[in-house]
Amino acid sequence: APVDYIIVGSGPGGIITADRISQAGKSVLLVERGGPSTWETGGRYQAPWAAGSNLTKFDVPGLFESMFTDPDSFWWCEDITVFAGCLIGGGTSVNGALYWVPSDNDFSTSAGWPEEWVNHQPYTSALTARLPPTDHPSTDGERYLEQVSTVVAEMLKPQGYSNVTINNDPNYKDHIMGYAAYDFIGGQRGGPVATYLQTAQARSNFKLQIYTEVLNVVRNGSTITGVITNDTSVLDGFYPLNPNGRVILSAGTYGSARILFRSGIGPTDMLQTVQSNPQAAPLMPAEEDWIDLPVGYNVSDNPSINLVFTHPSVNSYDNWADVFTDPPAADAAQYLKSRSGIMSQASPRWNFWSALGAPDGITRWMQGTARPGAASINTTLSYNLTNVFTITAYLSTGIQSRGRIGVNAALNAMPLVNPWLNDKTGSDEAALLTGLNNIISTISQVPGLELIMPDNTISMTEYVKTYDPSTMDSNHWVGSNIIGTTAGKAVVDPNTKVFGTDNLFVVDASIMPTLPYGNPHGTLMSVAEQAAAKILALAGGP
Ligand code: 6FA
Ligand code: ABL
Repeated sequence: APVDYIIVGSGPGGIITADRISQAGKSVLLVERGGPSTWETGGRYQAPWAAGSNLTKFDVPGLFESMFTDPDSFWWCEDITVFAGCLIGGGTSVNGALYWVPSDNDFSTSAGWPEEWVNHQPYTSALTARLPPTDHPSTDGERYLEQVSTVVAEMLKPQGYSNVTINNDPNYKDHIMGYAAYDFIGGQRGGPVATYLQTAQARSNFKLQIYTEVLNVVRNGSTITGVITNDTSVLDGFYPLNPNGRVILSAGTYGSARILFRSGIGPTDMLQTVQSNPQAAPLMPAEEDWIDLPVGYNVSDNPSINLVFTHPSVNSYDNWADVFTDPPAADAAQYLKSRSGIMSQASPRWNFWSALGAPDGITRWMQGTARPGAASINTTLSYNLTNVFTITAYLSTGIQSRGRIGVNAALNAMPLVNPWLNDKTGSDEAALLTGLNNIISTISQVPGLELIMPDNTISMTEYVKTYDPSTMDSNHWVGSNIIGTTAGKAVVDPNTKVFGTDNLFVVDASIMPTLPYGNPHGTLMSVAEQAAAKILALAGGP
């Protein structure tokens, strides 16, 4: 049956938008290509030690690191070459769940937002009322495996860092440090799936349809009449809209860009690539109806660099290697009994920020995230694996580098131009180097602390210059459908409507013009709250 709103993709952008629009009484169909994740959504993929409980891999925070090492990793989108979650919840069902309340600067015009978006506070407050962050997710209120926090705080203190509860003052992000905050609830993965999706599903005017991929929108000139899916149970896989109905793409930075290309919206080279694809070509609008917009350009992702250390006090938790198959029995038992202990937190433990000068005069911010263990270690030094920890340094607000994403002949989505450290003046790299050198400048003040990667055979400059770009990826892709006031410069207008269309919208990370101070999904969830309000307020809808 036709609906008022078809929303494509059940990541944080799609779920929050779908909940708010169904709350307003509109009929909403949320179409998700993947399947269940947490137990509550019907997921049943469990660690062997959790058998008999109602806890899937996606429910247990302590299983986060095993997302990257499990041979049965069905949750990643197979046709996107970087990490992207293809299941209910999208990225929020598989991510580290670090959750930072957005700052005013994250929604400023200098960060690229249109005037209409600057007053984010009502939407941010609506978000935190539904989904408050916690920096002590274990149900007993204790924090576990915090040796890393103590050591890193000791190293940063002489540099003038103060110890704060980070989300208490989101605007204050210079020389501060504090415990990791997550969107976990009751010691389990929470996020939009455990909150907004549940209220939406309680409404009779809302439906979630899983295992269904949207291929393209159906467009009569500027008017969208529905979407084409891979659902073979309906004619041509066509899902129709009501008169004045709307489609909202929330398929993620890569997924939404690909749907636009396949719908004849984007730069000519990408549309020609789609036209050369035998399956996609017949579904595309005629060339005279193509809409030329910079879909895929203006992309950013934080360049991130790992520093690996050892300290005798640190417990690397065996590098999280056995958490899925065979964790310490007492930790598993404690978690199963009361949702407390090590398994109630994802791996990150301690976070810090500082502002950095750069040759082009534009301030950059750097986030550091410290965790027990390391993803990879390349060093000539001998070390004790049980004492290893990592600081990931992310360059964030102020980045000038941009990249481009697109599709290949098989319509796999991928970076075409990497977005890291490519600004003309080299100021991103210079700022990152300053930040990295600052971090390590006080190592000697902490007895027993050693930097093992980079080791003593390579300078920090060389380390950064030779860093494998595929490991500089932060999974924080934004900007492919950038918001703005001018068609051609932007893909969506301040109401998140795609330029040149009457009723096609995008609400996901792809519309964000720049990266916020911290890991982005907190800011993105506020974006979705605000976008839903603007879409509902826009005249001409159902
Ligand atoms: N962000 C944070 O703030 N904190 C973190 O700790 C954090 N960690 C990670 C992380 O560890 C990993 C491995 C990844 C991949 C990301 C992390 N992020 C973190 C980033 C954060 O998760 C993303 O910024 C956020 O999830 C982006 O939300 P969006 O709503 O923009 O997009 P998603 O990719 O989450 O969801 C898209 C959904 O659409 C998916 O469910 C997908 O299956 C679905 N979809 C895609 N194409 C579709 C189609 N054609 N038809 C139907 N459904 C489609
Ligand atoms: C994020 O925001 C990043 O997107 C993730 O890359 C990061 O997790 C989480 N938060 C937690 O800080 C890291 C893992 O800790 C590494 O083990 C893994 O190699 C890396 O993601 C892969 O990108």
